Amino acid sequence: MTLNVSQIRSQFPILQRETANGVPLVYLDSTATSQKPLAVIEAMNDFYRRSNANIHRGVHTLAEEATALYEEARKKIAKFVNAPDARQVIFTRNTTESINLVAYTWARANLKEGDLAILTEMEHHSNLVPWHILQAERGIRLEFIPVKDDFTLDLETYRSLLDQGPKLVSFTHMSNVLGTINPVDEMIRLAHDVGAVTVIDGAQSVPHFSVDVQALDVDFLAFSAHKMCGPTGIGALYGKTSLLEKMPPFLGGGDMIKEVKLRSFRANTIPAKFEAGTPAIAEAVGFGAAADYLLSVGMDAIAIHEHQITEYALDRLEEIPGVKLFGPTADKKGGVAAFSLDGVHPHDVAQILDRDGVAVRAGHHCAQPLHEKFGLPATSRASFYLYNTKGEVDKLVDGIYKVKKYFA
Ligand code: C6P
Repeated sequence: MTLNVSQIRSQFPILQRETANGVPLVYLDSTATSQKPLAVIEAMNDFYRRSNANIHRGVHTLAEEATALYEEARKKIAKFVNAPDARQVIFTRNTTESINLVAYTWARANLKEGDLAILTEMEHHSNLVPWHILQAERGIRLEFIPVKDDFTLDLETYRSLLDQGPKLVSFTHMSNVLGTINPVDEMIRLAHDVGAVTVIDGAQSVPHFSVDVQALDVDFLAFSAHKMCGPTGIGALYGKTSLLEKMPPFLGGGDMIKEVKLRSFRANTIPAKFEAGTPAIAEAVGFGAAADYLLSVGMDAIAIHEHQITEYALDRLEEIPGVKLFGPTADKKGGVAAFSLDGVHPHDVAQILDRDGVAVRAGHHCAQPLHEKFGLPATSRASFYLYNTKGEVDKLVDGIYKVKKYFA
C-alpha cells in the first residue's frame, strides 16, 4: 500500500505555489492546519454556486437541497469514525468547541465539588482550560497523568489515580508536540472499569489514521475538519446516544428547540439540540468531501506513508549536531517532529527556514505546561501529512544547516 504522492500533490493547488522568495512551498505545518484538495474546494464552490440556502427552515428547492447536503455530510463524518448513528455526530466549530461542549453540558450536569477529572501533562490548552474553568466554578479536582522521560504516559500513575474514583478521564489520542500516540484502548477500558466517562481529543489522530469509535468504546470524541483536509470553522463531537440525550443544551437559539414559549422552551432532539443558530453549512459540505477524499486515498495507506516520512525525518534530524528531538521513537508516534537547536531561538529557526520556502511552526504549540515540564519556552515543529515527501524532509534538513551557519 504505497501512496502515489505526486498524484496526491497535484490535487492540492496550494502545493504548486511558490513562497515570497520565489522558491517552491515546502509545507511542513499540517498539525496546525492541513492543506485542502480540489475535491473539498470544489464541493464548497459548488455549494455556493448551486445550492446555497439556510437549512432546516425552508421548503423551497434550495433550502431542501442545502439541508440534504448538510445532513449527508453528517452521515459521511459518522461513517469516517464508524459512529453507529449519524445523530451522534454534532457539528461544532472545531475540537476546542467540541471539548467545551462536553465541559459546559455533560460536566456541568454531572460533576460537583470534589469530583475528580483526570487529564494528562501533554494536553493542548483546549483540553486544559475548559476544565480549569470548571475547577474554578465548581471546585472539581484535576489530576494529571505524568509524561515520562521517554515522552510516553506514565500508566502506573494513571492506574493509581483511577483508584481514586474519577468521574471523567479526558486525554489526547496523539500529542501535537511529541507526536506520542497514546494507548487509548487500554486507557478507555481502565477508565470504564471504574465508571468514568471518557473524552478523547482526536484533533491529531482522526486526520492521520483510522479511528473507530465503536471499537474504542469511547464516550466522546472531538476533532476538527481543518486538520483533515477540510475547511476551517467546522469540527465534530461524537458522543454516545445515552449521554447526548441526557445532556442539557449548549447554546440557546434557533434550531436547538422543539417549542418556545415566552418564558420557557423545550429542547430539540439530538443532534439539533446542540446546534443553535445557522451552522457552517458550506463548511459541513467541505468537511464531508474531506472525509470522502481521505477514505478514497485510504487511511491505512496514509498512516503508513506518514510513518515512513517520520522515521526518515527523525533519522535525518538526529544527524544534525545541536538538534534535540522531543518525542518518542517513530514506532510510538505520528507525523510530528518537535525539536530545539542549540543556541538558536525556535522563531529564528522558523523564520530562516521560511526563506527557503520551508513552513514549520515555532512556539509552545498551545501546550505550555508540556514545554514547561521539559524546561523549554518553545520548540520548532515540522509535521507531515499524506502530501509530504522525503525530498521535503531533505529541504528541512538543508535549511537547518543554513540556520546553524547563520548563527555560527
Ligand atoms: N493544534 C497545532 O498547531 P482547534 O484549534 O480547535 O481546531 O484544535 C485544537 C487542538 C486540540 N487538540 C490538539 C491535540 C491539537 O493539536 C489542537 C490544535 C494546532 O498544534 C493549533 S494550536
